[in-house]
Amino acid sequence: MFKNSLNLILVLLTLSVTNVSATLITSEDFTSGATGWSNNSTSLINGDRVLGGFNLFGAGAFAQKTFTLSGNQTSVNVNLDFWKGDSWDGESFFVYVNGNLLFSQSYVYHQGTQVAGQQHASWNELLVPISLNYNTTATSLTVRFSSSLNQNPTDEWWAVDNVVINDNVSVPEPTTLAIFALGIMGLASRRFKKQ
Ligand SMILES: [Ca+2]
Ligand SMILES: [Ca+2]
Ligand SMILES: [Ca+2]
Repeated sequence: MFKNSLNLILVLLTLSVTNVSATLITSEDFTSGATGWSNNSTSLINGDRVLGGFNLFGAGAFAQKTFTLSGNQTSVNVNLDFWKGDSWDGESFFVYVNGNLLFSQSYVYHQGTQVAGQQHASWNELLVPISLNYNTTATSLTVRFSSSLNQNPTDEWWAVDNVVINDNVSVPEPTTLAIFALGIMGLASRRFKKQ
């Protein structure tokens, strides 16, 4: 009995690598539109539908959406592809999560290559993959995109694509499982001896 218990504990300890399970909250490529976003205007960049874009998201534009979380998570990952379009001159793109500024980066017109919008020389487009981690036990998550652009969306604009959000839930610690198992086996052993 003791030997079997010891083996079981050893197995549990071996399995007890602390792990985090990730659950997908949303994955949006905007192919079928932008349901639930405060501004759901979409356009095409190279045939790929995006949220916002040329002649849509310039000075003052923002888009936000609120997602439901279980509240069991310890953190969330927010991933997106950001497009900088045309004549940016040092303005910044912002990503807020639950009111907290998690991403702020400035860009200029010549970054990237000629992909969309205006075709003037060096009015380029830049694709920037953004990956953010945010610690929260809240039951909702509001993601907000905005910029400090100060001109019309025919001069300077932005777009977002491939918004993928997952939450991270810590699984019970393996040592706790092993101790719990040991306790159960102890009880079982005592009951067995009584009979
Ligand atoms: Ca897309
Ligand atoms: Ca352009
Ligand atoms: Ca400007």
